[in-house]
Amino acid sequence: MYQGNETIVALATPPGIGAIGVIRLSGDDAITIADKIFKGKCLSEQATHTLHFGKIADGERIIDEVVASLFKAPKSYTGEDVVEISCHGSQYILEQIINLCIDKGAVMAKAGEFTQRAFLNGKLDLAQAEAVADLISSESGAAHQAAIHNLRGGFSHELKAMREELIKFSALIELELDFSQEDVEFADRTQLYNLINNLITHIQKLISSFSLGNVIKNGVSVAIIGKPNAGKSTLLNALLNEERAIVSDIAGTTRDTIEETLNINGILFRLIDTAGIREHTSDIIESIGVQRSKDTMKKADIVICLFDVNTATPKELDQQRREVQEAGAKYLLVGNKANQLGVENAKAEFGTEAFYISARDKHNIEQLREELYKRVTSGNINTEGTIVTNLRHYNNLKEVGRSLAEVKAGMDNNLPGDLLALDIRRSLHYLGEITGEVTTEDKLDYIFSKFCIGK
Ligand SMILES: Nc1nc2c(ncn2[C@@H]2O[C@H](COP(=O)(O)OP(=O)(O)OP(=O)(O)O)[C@@H](O)[C@H]2O)c(=O)[nH]1
Ligand SMILES: [Mg+2]
Repeated sequence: MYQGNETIVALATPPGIGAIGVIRLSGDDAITIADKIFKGKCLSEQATHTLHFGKIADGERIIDEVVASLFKAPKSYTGEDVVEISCHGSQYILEQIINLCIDKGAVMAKAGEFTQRAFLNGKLDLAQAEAVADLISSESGAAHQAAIHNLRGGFSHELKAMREELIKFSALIELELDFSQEDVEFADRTQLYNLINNLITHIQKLISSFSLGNVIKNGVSVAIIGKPNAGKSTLLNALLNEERAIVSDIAGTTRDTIEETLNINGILFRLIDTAGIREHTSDIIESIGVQRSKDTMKKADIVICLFDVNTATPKELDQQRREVQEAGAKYLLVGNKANQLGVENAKAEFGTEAFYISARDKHNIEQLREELYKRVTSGNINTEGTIVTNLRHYNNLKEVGRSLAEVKAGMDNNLPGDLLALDIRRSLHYLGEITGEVTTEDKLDYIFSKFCIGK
């Protein structure tokens, strides 16, 4: 078991005022330290997984009435003795109790240290520990679903199964090396070849799930770009279903970018309304806004090119499309105010690639939402399977894929076992790094430092 030697303490709930605040202690002395400040039953004598009402006191001075929850090693989140003190959620009380714990011998926990200990004690593997952080920060249904799948070990099981099969073969091949004089083959080459092929397909599937995983975890930025008065702010409001941005018939109404989030079927979209782009404006503030719009366009995942079907020309539209393409963003052409000209007339003039709406009359807005969703998910998200959402995992999977491709190429060229073994070992290493079976202390510290304090 991991020897944490020090007992750590931290606030587990968000700082600030709340009905309840929870302070967590973990380590060999967690219960003894709690007993020193807890007036009630002696916690050391109580059974694990029990709750106890009592008071926290600094000598004679009562600080709060609390409930202490007791989790004895190894049946706790960290695998160590854990005491959670639920007190009233006052900043003052929370600070006092934490300070008291430190006085009695605890040390302040580092970011992610509880989860790091859980990992070191074998409660979770590394991919699961990272899923804890993702779960806490999940803001949409899809992000939550992916994180809970990984936390429950879905991804880890897949990787473990792959690793075990590879280990079996690498052991056989290495055994052959011991008998190199005798020219024997313990590892059936056809079987190995099939295995490598299957693994490559599997890894490739995981790798390609990352573009969706990234969308799920970080959301999608959608910039609404177009000439003044095209109806960009009206469209933002229609998509959000609230009067968020000011709308007027004065060209140049929106001067700064406005950002709001919209959840479509569990995916988070960050909609950005921008200042209408016109090239020659003498207004300094407007021209700063225009520059900002262009920058926003470059950073967006999807650009909605909005045009007024009654005033735009196909030539203008082509130019707008070219600009967005040069910026490297996906674009969606949307013709607005189609109610005036009529959708069929608009199609005849601007083509069928564009999507025709009326932002003001909320015509075709639901369809536009669906279209946005389809653009990033290519239809349905299958939340049952594993979706890779973590950049570190993604990078490692690419390395695994590369090493396996080397094994395959080596077999195609009849390379000797020792060379195959090298590439197999390399792919095992990268697989093992994801779940933390092989990893260095520095790397662990880095990964856990990105967690919040108290987790
Ligand atoms: N007829 C009609 N008018 C619309 C429609 N959508 C927006 N408008 C009107 O067009 C005008 C401009 O709308 P805005 O949303 O302010 O346009 P914008 O693109 O944000 O303009 P700037 O912020 O100045 O760049 C307003 O008077 C809207 O009421 C529509 O679908 N049909
Ligand atoms: Mg506007």
